[in-house]
Amino acid sequence: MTPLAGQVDLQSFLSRERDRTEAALEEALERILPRVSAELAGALRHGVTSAGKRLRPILCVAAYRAVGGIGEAVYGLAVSLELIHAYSLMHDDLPCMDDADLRRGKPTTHRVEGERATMVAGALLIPVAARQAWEGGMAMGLPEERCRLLLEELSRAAGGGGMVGGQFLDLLGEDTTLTAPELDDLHRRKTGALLRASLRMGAIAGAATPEQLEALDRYGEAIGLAFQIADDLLDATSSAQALGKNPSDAELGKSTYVTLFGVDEASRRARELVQQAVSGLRGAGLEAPELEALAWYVVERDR
Ligand code: GRG
Repeated sequence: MTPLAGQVDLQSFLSRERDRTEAALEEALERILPRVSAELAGALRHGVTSAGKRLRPILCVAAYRAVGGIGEAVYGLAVSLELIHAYSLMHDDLPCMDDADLRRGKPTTHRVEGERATMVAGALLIPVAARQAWEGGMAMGLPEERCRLLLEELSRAAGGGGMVGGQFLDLLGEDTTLTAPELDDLHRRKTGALLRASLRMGAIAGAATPEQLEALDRYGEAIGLAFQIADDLLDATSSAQALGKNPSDAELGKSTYVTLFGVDEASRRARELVQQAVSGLRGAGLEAPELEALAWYVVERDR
Protein backbone atom coordinates (compact mmCIF):
# COMPACT_ATOMS: atom_id res chain seq x y z
CA MET A 1 0.00 0.00 0.00
CA THR A 2 1.66 3.26 -1.12
CA PRO A 3 1.32 5.81 1.68
CA LEU A 4 -0.78 8.73 0.44
CA ALA A 5 0.00 10.74 3.58
CA GLY A 6 3.37 11.64 2.00
CA GLN A 7 1.53 13.73 -0.61
CA VAL A 8 0.44 16.16 2.11
CA ASP A 9 2.61 18.93 3.52
CA LEU A 10 1.20 18.38 6.99
CA GLN A 11 2.39 21.57 8.65
CA SER A 12 0.97 23.87 5.95
CA PHE A 13 -2.22 21.82 5.73
CA LEU A 14 -2.77 22.05 9.51
CA SER A 15 -1.95 25.73 9.62
CA ARG A 16 -4.31 26.55 6.72
CA GLU A 17 -7.13 24.47 8.22
CA ARG A 18 -6.61 25.99 11.68
CA ASP A 19 -6.82 29.49 10.23
CA ARG A 20 -10.09 28.72 8.45
CA THR A 21 -11.51 27.01 11.52
CA GLU A 22 -10.53 29.92 13.74
CA ALA A 23 -12.16 32.42 11.39
CA ALA A 24 -15.42 30.41 11.60
CA LEU A 25 -15.08 30.16 15.39
CA GLU A 26 -14.65 33.93 15.58
CA GLU A 27 -17.85 34.40 13.54
CA ALA A 28 -19.70 32.02 15.87
CA LEU A 29 -18.43 33.91 18.92
CA GLU A 30 -19.36 37.28 17.47
CA ARG A 31 -22.96 36.12 17.29
CA ILE A 32 -23.08 35.25 21.01
CA LEU A 33 -20.77 37.71 22.76
CA PRO A 34 -22.92 40.83 22.30
CA ARG A 35 -25.78 38.98 24.01
CA VAL A 36 -24.00 37.97 27.23
CA SER A 37 -22.48 39.79 30.22
CA ALA A 38 -18.85 40.90 30.16
CA GLU A 39 -18.09 38.21 32.77
CA LEU A 40 -19.41 35.43 30.50
CA ALA A 41 -17.92 36.97 27.36
CA GLY A 42 -14.45 36.85 28.95
CA ALA A 43 -14.78 33.17 29.86
CA LEU A 44 -16.25 32.24 26.45
CA ARG A 45 -13.46 34.00 24.59
CA HIS A 46 -10.75 32.48 26.79
CA GLY A 47 -12.13 28.93 26.55
CA VAL A 48 -12.87 28.98 22.83
CA THR A 49 -10.02 30.98 21.33
CA SER A 50 -7.07 29.58 23.31
CA ALA A 51 -4.59 27.78 21.08
CA GLY A 52 -6.02 24.30 20.47
CA LYS A 53 -5.11 21.93 17.67
CA ARG A 54 -8.67 22.20 16.22
CA LEU A 55 -8.48 18.52 15.39
CA ARG A 56 -12.23 17.82 15.47
CA PRO A 57 -13.30 20.48 12.94
CA ILE A 58 -10.29 19.65 10.77
CA LEU A 59 -11.32 15.98 10.70
CA CYS A 60 -14.91 16.96 9.91
CA VAL A 61 -13.85 19.09 6.95
CA ALA A 62 -11.40 16.42 5.72
CA ALA A 63 -14.14 13.75 5.80
CA TYR A 64 -16.49 16.09 3.94
CA ARG A 65 -13.91 16.66 1.22
CA ALA A 66 -12.99 12.96 1.07
CA VAL A 67 -16.54 12.11 0.00
CA GLY A 68 -16.62 14.87 -2.60
CA GLY A 69 -17.93 17.83 -0.58
CA ILE A 70 -16.83 21.22 -1.86
CA GLY A 71 -16.88 24.85 -0.70
CA GLU A 72 -16.03 26.71 2.48
CA ALA A 73 -19.43 26.75 4.24
CA VAL A 74 -18.59 23.44 5.94
CA TYR A 75 -16.40 25.28 8.48
CA GLY A 76 -19.56 26.80 9.99
CA LEU A 77 -20.82 23.28 10.68
CA ALA A 78 -17.43 21.93 11.74
CA VAL A 79 -16.92 24.47 14.53
CA SER A 80 -19.98 23.12 16.37
CA LEU A 81 -17.68 20.22 17.35
CA GLU A 82 -15.02 22.61 18.64
CA LEU A 83 -17.59 24.47 20.74
CA ILE A 84 -18.56 21.23 22.49
CA HIS A 85 -14.88 20.36 22.89
CA ALA A 86 -14.14 23.81 24.38
CA TYR A 87 -16.93 23.42 26.95
CA SER A 88 -15.64 19.97 27.92
CA LEU A 89 -12.12 21.30 28.54
CA MET A 90 -13.39 24.30 30.53
CA HIS A 91 -15.47 22.03 32.79
CA ASP A 92 -12.86 19.27 32.97
CA ASP A 93 -10.30 21.72 34.35
CA LEU A 94 -12.57 23.01 37.16
CA PRO A 95 -11.58 22.33 40.78
CA CYS A 96 -14.48 19.83 41.17
CA MET A 97 -13.00 17.76 38.32
CA ASP A 98 -9.27 17.77 37.44
CA ASP A 99 -8.41 21.07 39.18
CA ALA A 100 -5.98 22.05 36.43
CA ASP A 101 -3.88 25.22 36.29
CA LEU A 102 -2.57 24.91 32.77
CA ARG A 103 -4.34 24.26 29.44
CA ARG A 104 -3.09 24.95 25.93
CA GLY A 105 0.04 26.48 27.41
CA LYS A 106 -1.85 29.11 29.39
CA PRO A 107 -3.61 29.34 32.78
CA THR A 108 -7.00 27.54 32.62
CA THR A 109 -10.18 29.53 32.05
CA HIS A 110 -11.35 29.42 35.67
CA ARG A 111 -7.94 30.56 36.93
CA VAL A 112 -8.24 33.66 34.72
CA GLU A 113 -11.97 34.30 34.53
CA GLY A 114 -13.21 32.67 37.74
CA GLU A 115 -15.12 29.47 38.46
CA ARG A 116 -18.60 30.93 38.25
CA ALA A 117 -18.09 32.41 34.78
CA THR A 118 -16.33 29.27 33.52
CA MET A 119 -19.07 26.96 34.73
CA VAL A 120 -21.85 29.06 33.19
CA ALA A 121 -19.97 29.84 29.95
CA GLY A 122 -19.20 26.12 29.51
CA ALA A 123 -22.87 25.19 29.97
CA LEU A 124 -23.90 27.94 27.57
CA LEU A 125 -21.67 26.47 24.87
CA ILE A 126 -23.81 23.30 24.71
CA PRO A 127 -26.96 24.90 23.21
CA VAL A 128 -24.79 27.32 21.26
CA ALA A 129 -23.01 24.35 19.64
CA ALA A 130 -26.32 22.64 18.85
CA ARG A 131 -27.61 25.76 17.16
CA GLN A 132 -24.31 26.16 15.33
CA ALA A 133 -24.61 22.60 13.92
CA TRP A 134 -28.17 23.20 12.76
CA GLU A 135 -27.51 26.62 11.27
CA GLY A 136 -24.18 25.49 9.83
CA GLY A 137 -25.94 22.67 7.97
CA MET A 138 -28.71 25.00 6.78
CA ALA A 139 -26.15 27.56 5.59
CA MET A 140 -24.57 24.80 3.48
CA GLY A 141 -27.95 24.38 1.79
CA LEU A 142 -28.43 20.86 3.20
CA PRO A 143 -31.94 19.43 3.39
CA GLU A 144 -33.58 19.71 6.85
CA GLU A 145 -33.52 15.93 7.33
CA ARG A 146 -29.72 15.93 6.90
CA CYS A 147 -29.37 18.84 9.35
CA ARG A 148 -31.44 16.85 11.83
CA LEU A 149 -29.07 13.88 11.41
CA LEU A 150 -26.08 16.16 12.02
CA LEU A 151 -27.60 17.45 15.22
CA GLU A 152 -28.37 13.92 16.33
CA GLU A 153 -24.74 12.89 15.75
CA LEU A 154 -23.41 15.81 17.79
CA SER A 155 -25.89 15.31 20.65
CA ARG A 156 -25.29 11.58 20.83
CA ALA A 157 -21.50 11.99 20.89
CA ALA A 158 -21.66 14.68 23.58
CA GLY A 159 -24.21 12.85 25.75
CA GLY A 160 -24.48 10.08 28.32
CA GLY A 161 -23.49 7.29 25.91
CA GLY A 162 -20.59 9.45 24.71
CA MET A 163 -18.46 12.19 26.22
CA VAL A 164 -20.43 12.91 29.41
CA GLY A 165 -20.83 9.18 30.11
CA GLY A 166 -17.10 8.68 29.54
CA GLN A 167 -16.24 11.53 31.85
CA PHE A 168 -18.42 9.99 34.54
CA LEU A 169 -16.62 6.65 34.16
CA ASP A 170 -13.36 8.57 34.34
CA LEU A 171 -14.33 10.19 37.64
CA LEU A 172 -15.43 6.81 39.03
CA GLY A 173 -12.13 5.27 37.88
CA GLU A 174 -9.86 7.53 39.94
CA ASP A 175 -7.66 5.44 42.25
CA THR A 176 -8.84 2.15 40.76
CA THR A 177 -7.07 -0.06 38.24
CA LEU A 178 -9.15 -0.56 35.12
CA THR A 179 -8.82 -3.53 32.77
CA ALA A 180 -7.97 -2.91 29.10
CA PRO A 181 -11.62 -3.40 27.94
CA GLU A 182 -12.79 -0.99 30.68
CA LEU A 183 -10.22 1.60 29.64
CA ASP A 184 -11.19 1.20 25.96
CA ASP A 185 -14.87 1.64 26.85
CA LEU A 186 -14.16 4.77 28.91
CA HIS A 187 -12.08 6.41 26.18
CA ARG A 188 -14.36 5.32 23.32
CA ARG A 189 -16.93 7.49 25.06
CA LYS A 190 -14.95 10.28 26.66
CA THR A 191 -12.63 11.17 23.76
CA GLY A 192 -13.51 8.80 20.93
CA ALA A 193 -17.21 9.63 20.54
CA LEU A 194 -16.64 13.27 19.57
CA LEU A 195 -13.73 12.40 17.25
CA ARG A 196 -15.87 9.74 15.58
CA ALA A 197 -18.79 12.18 15.28
CA SER A 198 -16.43 14.65 13.57
CA LEU A 199 -15.88 12.15 10.76
CA ARG A 200 -19.52 11.09 10.63
CA MET A 201 -20.77 14.67 10.49
CA GLY A 202 -18.39 15.56 7.65
CA ALA A 203 -19.45 12.42 5.80
CA ILE A 204 -23.18 13.04 6.30
CA ALA A 205 -22.85 16.68 5.24
CA GLY A 206 -21.03 15.53 2.09
CA ALA A 207 -23.75 12.96 1.24
CA ALA A 208 -21.45 9.95 1.73
CA THR A 209 -22.61 6.56 0.48
CA PRO A 210 -23.39 4.02 3.26
CA GLU A 211 -20.03 2.28 2.53
CA GLN A 212 -18.10 5.55 2.80
CA LEU A 213 -19.90 6.47 6.04
CA GLU A 214 -19.09 3.05 7.48
CA ALA A 215 -15.40 3.36 6.56
CA LEU A 216 -15.15 6.86 8.01
CA ASP A 217 -16.93 5.69 11.14
CA ARG A 218 -14.38 2.87 11.59
CA TYR A 219 -11.53 5.27 10.87
CA GLY A 220 -12.97 7.60 13.56
CA GLU A 221 -13.24 4.80 16.08
CA ALA A 222 -9.66 3.62 15.45
CA ILE A 223 -8.05 7.06 15.57
CA GLY A 224 -10.15 7.92 18.65
CA LEU A 225 -8.45 5.13 20.61
CA ALA A 226 -5.07 5.85 19.01
CA PHE A 227 -5.46 9.50 20.05
CA GLN A 228 -5.91 8.53 23.69
CA ILE A 229 -3.01 6.09 23.68
CA ALA A 230 -0.84 8.87 22.18
CA ASP A 231 -2.07 11.24 24.91
CA ASP A 232 -1.04 8.74 27.60
CA LEU A 233 2.35 8.25 25.93
CA LEU A 234 2.92 12.00 25.80
CA ASP A 235 1.92 12.35 29.46
CA ALA A 236 4.41 9.64 30.39
CA THR A 237 7.31 10.88 28.28
CA SER A 238 6.96 14.67 28.19
CA SER A 239 6.51 17.49 30.71
CA ALA A 240 3.48 19.59 31.67
CA GLN A 241 5.34 22.62 30.33
CA ALA A 242 6.04 21.04 26.93
CA LEU A 243 2.47 19.73 26.69
CA GLY A 244 0.96 22.98 27.94
CA LYS A 245 -1.42 21.20 30.33
CA ASN A 246 -1.62 19.61 33.75
CA PRO A 247 -2.23 17.44 35.73
CA SER A 248 -1.61 14.14 33.91
CA ASP A 249 -4.01 11.20 34.31
CA ALA A 250 -1.29 9.25 36.13
CA GLU A 251 -0.93 12.14 38.63
CA LEU A 252 -4.70 11.97 39.17
CA GLY A 253 -4.47 8.27 40.03
CA LYS A 254 -6.19 7.19 36.77
CA SER A 255 -5.40 4.08 34.76
CA THR A 256 -3.65 4.82 31.47
CA TYR A 257 -2.54 2.76 28.46
CA VAL A 258 1.04 3.24 29.61
CA THR A 259 0.38 1.97 33.14
CA LEU A 260 -1.47 -1.02 31.61
CA PHE A 261 0.86 -1.92 28.73
CA GLY A 262 4.11 0.03 29.08
CA VAL A 263 5.48 2.55 26.56
CA ASP A 264 6.56 0.11 23.81
CA GLU A 265 3.39 -1.96 23.67
CA ALA A 266 1.18 1.13 23.94
CA SER A 267 3.01 2.73 20.96
CA ARG A 268 2.72 -0.48 18.97
CA ARG A 269 -1.04 -0.54 19.59
CA ALA A 270 -1.45 3.10 18.59
CA ARG A 271 0.37 2.56 15.29
CA GLU A 272 -1.59 -0.60 14.59
CA LEU A 273 -4.84 1.35 15.05
CA VAL A 274 -3.64 3.98 12.58
CA GLN A 275 -2.78 1.29 10.01
CA GLN A 276 -6.28 -0.15 10.48
CA ALA A 277 -7.87 3.27 10.07
CA VAL A 278 -5.97 3.96 6.85
CA SER A 279 -6.51 0.56 5.27
CA GLY A 280 -10.26 0.78 6.05
CA LEU A 281 -10.47 3.95 3.97
CA ARG A 282 -8.69 2.31 1.06
CA GLY A 283 -10.97 -0.72 1.39
CA ALA A 284 -13.97 1.56 0.78
CA GLY A 285 -12.27 3.16 -2.23
CA LEU A 286 -11.59 6.41 -0.37
CA GLU A 287 -8.30 7.91 -1.51
CA ALA A 288 -7.92 10.58 1.15
CA PRO A 289 -4.33 11.78 1.63
CA GLU A 290 -5.39 14.40 4.23
CA LEU A 291 -7.18 11.82 6.36
CA GLU A 292 -4.21 9.47 6.11
CA ALA A 293 -1.85 12.25 7.15
CA LEU A 294 -4.18 13.23 10.01
CA ALA A 295 -4.28 9.63 11.27
CA TRP A 296 -0.48 9.58 11.54
CA TYR A 297 -0.46 13.05 13.06
CA VAL A 298 -2.76 11.78 15.83
CA VAL A 299 -0.03 9.40 17.03
CA GLU A 300 3.07 11.37 16.07
CA ARG A 301 2.10 14.80 17.44
CA ASP A 302 4.20 16.33 20.22
CA ARG A 303 1.31 17.89 22.19
C1 GRG B 1 -20.19 16.39 34.54
C2 GRG B 1 -19.69 13.94 34.10
C3 GRG B 1 -19.68 15.36 33.62
C4 GRG B 1 -19.22 15.65 32.37
C5 GRG B 1 -19.09 17.00 31.81
C6 GRG B 1 -16.26 17.83 31.43
C7 GRG B 1 -16.96 16.92 30.52
C8 GRG B 1 -18.43 16.94 30.45
C9 GRG B 1 -16.30 16.11 29.70
C10 GRG B 1 -14.82 16.05 29.66
C11 GRG B 1 -14.36 15.23 28.54
C12 GRG B 1 -12.93 15.48 28.24
C13 GRG B 1 -12.13 16.40 29.05
C14 GRG B 1 -12.36 14.89 27.28
C15 GRG B 1 -10.92 15.20 27.02
C16 GRG B 1 -10.55 14.77 25.74
C17 GRG B 1 -9.17 15.22 25.42
C18 GRG B 1 -8.14 14.15 25.28
C19 GRG B 1 -8.87 16.48 25.25
C20 GRG B 1 -7.65 17.02 24.67
O1 GRG B 1 -7.94 17.15 23.29
P1 GRG B 1 -6.95 17.87 22.29
O2 GRG B 1 -5.58 17.29 22.48
O3 GRG B 1 -6.96 19.34 22.88
O4 GRG B 1 -7.52 17.81 20.93
P2 GRG B 1 -6.69 20.74 22.16
O5 GRG B 1 -6.24 21.62 23.29
O6 GRG B 1 -5.66 20.57 21.11
O7 GRG B 1 -8.00 21.16 21.61
